Amino acid sequence: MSQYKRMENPMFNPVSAPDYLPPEKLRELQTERFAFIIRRAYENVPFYRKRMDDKNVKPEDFRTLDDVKKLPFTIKADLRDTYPFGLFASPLKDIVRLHASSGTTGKPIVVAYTKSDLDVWQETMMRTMAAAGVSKDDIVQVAFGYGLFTGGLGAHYGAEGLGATVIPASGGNTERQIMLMKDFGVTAVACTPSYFVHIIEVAEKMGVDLHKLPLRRGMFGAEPWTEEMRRHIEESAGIRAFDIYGLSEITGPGVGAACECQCGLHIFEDHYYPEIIDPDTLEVLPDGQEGELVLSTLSKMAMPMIRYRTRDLTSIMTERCACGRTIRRISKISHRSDDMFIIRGVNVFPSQIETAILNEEKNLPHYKIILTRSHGLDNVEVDIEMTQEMFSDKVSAIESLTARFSHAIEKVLGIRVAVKMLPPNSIPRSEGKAKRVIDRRGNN
Ligand code: DLL
Repeated sequence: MSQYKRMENPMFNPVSAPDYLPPEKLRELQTERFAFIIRRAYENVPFYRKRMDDKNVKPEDFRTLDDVKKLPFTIKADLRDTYPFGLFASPLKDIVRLHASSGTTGKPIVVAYTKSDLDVWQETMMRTMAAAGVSKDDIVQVAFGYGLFTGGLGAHYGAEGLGATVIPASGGNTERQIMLMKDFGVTAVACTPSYFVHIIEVAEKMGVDLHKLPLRRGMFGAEPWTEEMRRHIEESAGIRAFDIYGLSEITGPGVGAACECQCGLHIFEDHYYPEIIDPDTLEVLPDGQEGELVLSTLSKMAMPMIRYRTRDLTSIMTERCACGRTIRRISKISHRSDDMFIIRGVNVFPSQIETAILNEEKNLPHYKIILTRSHGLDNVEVDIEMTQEMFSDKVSAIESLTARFSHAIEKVLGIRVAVKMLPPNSIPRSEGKAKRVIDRRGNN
């Protein structure tokens, strides 16, 4: 898009200028930055030097982006094995911030930032928010958790960088969140989509009509959510819901973001280089094909990540976005490779179950997927919470609801699974990332 057209775009914000680089300029920049980061990692991180030596690759073997495929991959276990500081390329005196992501078991993974890393992070979060139409005129409530999790501070610095008024609410205390929204005239909110669903519910109970508040935009991420969930949120709150993506290992939020077209997520490619691989063969897949997203950091000084396997499944979208940005998009991430389970030979992702439930009844966002194993085979039960309106203690009414939802799920998955209808408010609400899958397979 020419400079002139950009100016015409009412959503254009100067902080987004790198989003519109001519593709050949962008590739040039990526090549230059990649070469620098490979050398930095090789010379400063014994882990990378060994990995590259094992593959017989030297920093000077990298000349063009075609050479990326020669580089070794990095995986989450590498961060655990080098806990806490083994992947740092900068001495601690240059590191100004640490974050950590807790795994389900054991030690967390630790990530580090120099001052310049924090500047890049803030810039990509400003671009994330600008893409969602947020500006200095907005009042932004950050309801991601503050702390070792990257969501709170990431969103905070992005909004502050744009000059917006920031309310660092953090997660939890939902009634107070709603009071702040109302009293302070909040226009934009950032949190996990599942927490916002909870906010919608509590607002209803408090008699606060979110449609009547100045709230217009939400930036949601940190967990998979479906298009059906986006529509549910937009309709129930009268806002536009934008998907934001990232992971601690790469920076936190600010890796990719939806724009006003709300179709996929633009990757901030001048700082993060995306590839899609086949998770089994590890071959790079052509654009348009779904596989595992692999990301390399192009400017991270404290902790460069080379070809990090995210486990997130998506594809690189081939068409140029109507918004005019030239940085490429990935399609919405609705599942991770390690989320998949196999029921009677059929691969199932939790997001397919969410789609089926919300297709059937768009106001039913609370569900749980329980996995068990008997005789070496996986079984699944889907527990769905009834709304107050549909709740009945008549057996026949519950049976007919159960039948309706099993049929809706069967239509999407192609197999029948057990469904149980639960009374209202029986599924715990999340204030951060929702835990929708309860895996009891290890206990059988
Ligand atoms: O969740 C960073 C973040 C904070 C992103 C706030 C967006 C907003 P981690 O805790 O390390 O970091 O978890 C990263 O969360 O690999 C995905 O599986 C998932 N994830 C993050 N954003 C999205 C999204 C933060 N928009 C992991 N859609 C990632 C789907 C997402 N999954």
